[in-house]
Amino acid sequence: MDLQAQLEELKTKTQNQLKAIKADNANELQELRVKVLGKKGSLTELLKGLKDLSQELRPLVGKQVNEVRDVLTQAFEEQAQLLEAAQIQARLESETLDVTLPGRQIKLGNRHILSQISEEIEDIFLGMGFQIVDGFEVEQDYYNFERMNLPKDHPARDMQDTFYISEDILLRTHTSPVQARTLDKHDFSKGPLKMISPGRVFRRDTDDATHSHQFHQIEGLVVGQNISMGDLKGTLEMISKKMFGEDRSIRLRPSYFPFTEPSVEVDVSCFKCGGKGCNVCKKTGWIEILGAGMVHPSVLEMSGVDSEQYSGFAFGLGQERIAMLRYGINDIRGFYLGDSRFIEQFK
Ligand code: FA5
Repeated sequence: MDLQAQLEELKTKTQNQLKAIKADNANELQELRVKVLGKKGSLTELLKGLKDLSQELRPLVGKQVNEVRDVLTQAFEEQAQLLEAAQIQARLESETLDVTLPGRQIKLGNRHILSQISEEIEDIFLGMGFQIVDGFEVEQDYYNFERMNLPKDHPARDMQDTFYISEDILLRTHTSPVQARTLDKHDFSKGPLKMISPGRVFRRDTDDATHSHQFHQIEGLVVGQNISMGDLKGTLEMISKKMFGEDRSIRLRPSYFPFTEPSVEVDVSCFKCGGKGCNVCKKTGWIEILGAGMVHPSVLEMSGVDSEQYSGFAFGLGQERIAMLRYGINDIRGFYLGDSRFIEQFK
């Protein structure tokens, strides 16, 4: 067979092969393209025969080679488009869209229960004209202890051992240092000081169901003229009713804090049994929620506040304790694990 006939045959054969390729076997198209039009393909092979042709025939056959290449290139192009269209059509026919299926719900997060409690308490106090003050979690020994009437070597420091950054810098053991910092700045000619300060505190406590080495407190401080224990009791009664219900009552028990005198521990009547005694209140009818007292004159004097003229009360409540009592949570560690099954219960 002469070269021209071979070219003709290659063209027809390739066109037929192309038509036979099925949409689900598109790789075949690429393989055939390489076999026919590739560098080492059949057309290149035939080209080699050009050199044996006569001078007259060579340009004619050369032209024919180019025509065959053009025709086949276009045929490959067209077939590729046909296959692609067929593939899309097949997918459209096989995939069905069920518009009656329920939509995918976007999971919404919620605020952590401790944040909710502190915001709730902040709202109550904001409504009574208190300011909200931020303190430092990394605090000076001076403010955490000395300004709270706990000089170095005071035995009560033992109850609040902590993590020391250096001899004088520590992770605060309570929110009370904010008392001293705020007292230092307050201008009493403009009125009494009324503030609360929520925040994280740290202690060298062993973790168990009711103790954590880090937890949250809310400090409260009111200093002005003629502030009495009655004001403290009224404020605490109000907060306990708002947090635990209108029928709650409170009782004050004598206690000791170096920065308050007198000092009290405050109990709320048990919300579960109403005071009769149950497992929540350990059969006493009362649940302890905070420590409080009248600000010690030395704490006022260290801030340059005249303790003859001014008096005040302070309290410090444990936020986890409030949440545990309110929702019957029996292990404090649940607050810090970040387990969404725990957090999502408090939407
Ligand atoms: C204090 O920290 C005082 N600063 C409170 C205070 C402020 C008294 C102002 C007077 C005037 P106390 O150590 O009792 O007191 O802690 C207060 C509350 O923090 C406790 O009632 C308890 O609810 C909580 N608490 C104490 N230790 C832990 C702990 N390891 N884990 C979780 N909560 C704790």
